[in-house]
Amino acid sequence: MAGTGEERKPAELLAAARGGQRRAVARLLTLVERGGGAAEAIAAATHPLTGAAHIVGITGAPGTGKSTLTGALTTLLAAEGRRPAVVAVDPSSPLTGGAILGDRVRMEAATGAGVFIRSMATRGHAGGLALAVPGVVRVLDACGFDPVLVETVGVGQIEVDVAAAADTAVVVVTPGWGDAIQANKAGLLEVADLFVVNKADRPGASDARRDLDLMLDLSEVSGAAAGTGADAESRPAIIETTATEGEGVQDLLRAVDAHHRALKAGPGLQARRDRRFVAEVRARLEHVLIQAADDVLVDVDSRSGATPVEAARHLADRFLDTDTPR
Ligand SMILES: Nc1nc2c(ncn2[C@@H]2O[C@H](COP(=O)(O)OP(=O)(O)O)[C@@H](O)[C@H]2O)c(=O)[nH]1
Ligand SMILES: [Mg+2]
Repeated sequence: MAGTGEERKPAELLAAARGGQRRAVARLLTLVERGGGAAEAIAAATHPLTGAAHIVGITGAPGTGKSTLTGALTTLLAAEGRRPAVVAVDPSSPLTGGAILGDRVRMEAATGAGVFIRSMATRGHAGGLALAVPGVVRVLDACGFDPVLVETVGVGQIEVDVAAAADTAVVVVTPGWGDAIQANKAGLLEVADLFVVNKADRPGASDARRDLDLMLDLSEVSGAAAGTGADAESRPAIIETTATEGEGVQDLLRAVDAHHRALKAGPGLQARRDRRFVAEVRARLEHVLIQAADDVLVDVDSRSGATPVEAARHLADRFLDTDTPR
C-alpha cells in the first residue's frame, strides 16, 4: 500500500526521520539491521549527514548498572534540552528478549522524557554486530540525535571494539568482586576515557577507585613504552555514581562533555573518527571476503591431493591479485 510507513523509500523515510518522525527513525534502523540493498542505500544517504553527534560508549560487566546509568544520564540530557539517543546492545537472544524488557523498565524515565532508545540483540544481524552498530549510530547521528550513547557488555572482543569505536568510552565497574581487575583483563582499561564506579552506595567504592588508580599507574608505564599513547589526552577521570538515586550522574555528564571538548580542541576527535572509519571498512571487508570464501569453498575437493594450504592459496588467487605470480 503506497503511503504507509512500510512502503516508503529510504530517502523518503530519512526525510521524515530528520523531520522528527520517530517511527521513521525506527523503520530506518530496522532496515539497516537487516542489511542488504536498503541498508546500503541508507548508509549512502546518511553518510554525508553525519559527524555532529558525540558518540559515547558505555561498557562494563553485566549487572554493573550500565542501563540504569544510561537511563539517568539521558534523562538529565533531555532535561537540559538536548536530544540523546541510546543504542543498547543486548546479550540476550533475540528469541527471549528478556533483558531487553528489563532495560525498557530501567530506562522508563528516559523514554518518558523523550529519549530515543533502540535495543539490539547481539545475534541476528547481517554481518554481525561490528557492522550493524555503526550503521545504526550513523542513522541516529544523521537524524540529529546528540549525544548517541552505545551500551555494550564489555566481555567479548567485539563488544570491546564497539565501545572503543566511540568518541568517549566510559567503563563502568562496581565495588567488590574485583570488578576493576576483571575490566583490566577484558582489555577495557586501555579503551577507557572515563571510569565510573557505580553502586557507590555499597561498601568498597573507594577500594575500587584505588584498584583502578593502581592499574592506571601501571598501564601508563607500559602504554608509553609501547607508544600507544598517541591520542591519550589525559589520564581517565574516575567518577563515583549511584545510578539508582541519580547521584553523581551530573558529575559524569560534566566529565563526558569535558572529554568531548578536549577531543574537539585537538586532533583527538578526528583521529578517533578516522580509526572508526578504518575499523568499519575492515569489518565490511572481512564480511565480503568471508562470503567470497564460502562461495569458492564449494569447489574444494579433499581427494585432489592438494594440502589445505595449497587449496586455500589456489582459491585465494581467484579473488586476490590474480596477476601476481606466487
Ligand atoms: N545498589 C545499587 N544498585 C544499582 C545501582 N545501579 C544499578 N543498580 C541495580 O543493578 C542491577 C543491574 O542494573 P542494570 O542497569 O541492568 O545493569 P547492566 O547489566 O550493566 O545494564 C539492577 O537491579 C539495578 O537496579 C546503584 O547505583 N546502586
Ligand atoms: Mg544493560
